[in-house]
Amino acid sequence: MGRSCRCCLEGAVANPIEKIKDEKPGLAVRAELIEFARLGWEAISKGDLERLKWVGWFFRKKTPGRWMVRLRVPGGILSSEQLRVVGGILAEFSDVKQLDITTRQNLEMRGLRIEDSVAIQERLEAVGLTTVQSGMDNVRNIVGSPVAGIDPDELIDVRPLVQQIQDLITEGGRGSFAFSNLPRKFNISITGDRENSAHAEINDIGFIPARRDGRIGFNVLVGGVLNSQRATPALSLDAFVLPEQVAPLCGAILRIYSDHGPREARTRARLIYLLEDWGISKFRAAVEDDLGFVLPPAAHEEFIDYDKRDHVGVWPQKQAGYCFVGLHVPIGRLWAHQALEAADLAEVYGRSEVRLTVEQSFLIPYVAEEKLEALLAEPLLAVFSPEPNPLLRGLVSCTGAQFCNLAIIETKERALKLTHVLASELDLPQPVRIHWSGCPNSCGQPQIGDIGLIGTRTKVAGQSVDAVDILMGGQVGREARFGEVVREGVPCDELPAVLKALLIEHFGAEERPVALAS
Ligand code: SRM
Ligand code: SF4
Repeated sequence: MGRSCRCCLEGAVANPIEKIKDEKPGLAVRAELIEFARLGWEAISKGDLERLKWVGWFFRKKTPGRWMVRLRVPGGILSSEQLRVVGGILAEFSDVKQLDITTRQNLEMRGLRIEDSVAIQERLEAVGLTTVQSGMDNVRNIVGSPVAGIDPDELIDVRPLVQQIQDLITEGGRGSFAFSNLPRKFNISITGDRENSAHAEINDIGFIPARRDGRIGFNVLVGGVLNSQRATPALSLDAFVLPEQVAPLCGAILRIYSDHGPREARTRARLIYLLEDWGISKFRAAVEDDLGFVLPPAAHEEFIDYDKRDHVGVWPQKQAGYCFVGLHVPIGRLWAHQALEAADLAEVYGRSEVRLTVEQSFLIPYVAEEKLEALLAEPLLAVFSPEPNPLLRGLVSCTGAQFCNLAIIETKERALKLTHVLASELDLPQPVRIHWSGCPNSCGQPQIGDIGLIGTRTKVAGQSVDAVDILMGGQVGREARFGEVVREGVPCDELPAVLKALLIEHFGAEERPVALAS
């Protein structure tokens, strides 16, 4: 690790982001926030606009001057105090006061001004929140089981491990120069449950609980990727690690990826390309060399033996007398006052904690049974329901054209509107997971939906219109697999009829009888 200038690599043609990093490390802007706040966004150079993503500040071309700020919420676990600070920041500083729960159990605040960044960062840091390394060539938010420590059937509580990885890669939240010049983004997930709740197969490193010689540890998957070039499920590293070896293994893999991962073309800079170039044996040997010990092969006893849950609804905890209540947040979007209300509910009814899910919703743990009825009667639960309509329940959507720089189509509002229409016309026997992505980058994870929609354009009567490619057959949990494209370039205007037909044909949906006017 530590080669400073990637442009000088023999034979390498540096891509524009490598050049930007060579001129000045992305993380360097952390110390310059005061200056950016003083100068204002219009004075910030193009290079620094990119670098600011290293500290979670994302310039939005659609709303110049109003930024998206991405946090890190390891394993999706937040204290009510932290959520209150986030809600408070939005209430005070944001024009839109919007907060999005992301597909990596994380939060994005919208509508903020760089001029307020110093005050905002101070408030976040005062409650132990950080935005550092949440974008660009960094390890993104660590995904973990949202029911760690409370799931009656879990094998190992991964909360300390999630924190160890977060501390390693961010140097305790201060920012790590050692781990912030990766060839590209990097995703890590770890679960100790039996249902693959953190989607190991779509991460660059996925830890799955396994048992060897009577001890619970993890089998390791590597190289999962979803993007516009390819969707490849993670491969087995054929290695088993004990809990105390999890963070060191992450460090070793990251050092190897940083030193040897391809940097010439951004599109080929993900870990999977290094794995394919070297083969698993050479890669594994390099990891062992870095670690200084030999990794045992993957344990035969691996635990992904339950169907995956979305954790919406009321579920018993392992702690007698307590349950957790999963609340569904339509399209993962909430407003400042709702974030503040959610923090209140967690304090009154739970133990001052909320947990975000990869389905863009949240749950309140430690609700005592005797308080459950009162919680279920709270007005916020009429909006964030523990019993949503089955179509709404399975809806996941990326940010889309409203704010995203790369979007081809608008997603969130369109997805919500369409789902309400379908829900009013159809009865579904079970939830159907419909995942929307506004472009092939796949942030909404369309490949793992029962139905996946990827934004594109098509021509209708000579006019270019919003459209989607439709995928089907994605599955999560014990037999996870990626969906495949079944229809290309379906105009969005035709989606109500097309989706209705798919839901009837493949998911047992029945049309509701039309009410006759009396
Ligand atoms: Fe993503 C780029 C939003 C999860 C693959 N993603 C972007 C940007 C930053 C583009 C931009 O600058 O506008 C989007 C920000 C829009 C905004 O204003 O919110 C964006 N990605 C998101 C989020 C918010 C979608 C959501 O609504 O939940 C998710 C944030 C996760 C987080 O908290 O860190 C998000 N993105 C994902 C995932 C899913 C996952 O990680 O499980 C993927 C596919 C998995 C993967 O990476 O293998 C994903 N995002 C991408 C890519 C393609 C990366 C690649 O290898 O080519 C891009 C484009 C890029 O990085 O150049 C991208
Ligand atoms: Fe933006 Fe495309 Fe990601 Fe959606 S999938 S958030 S449109 S980059």
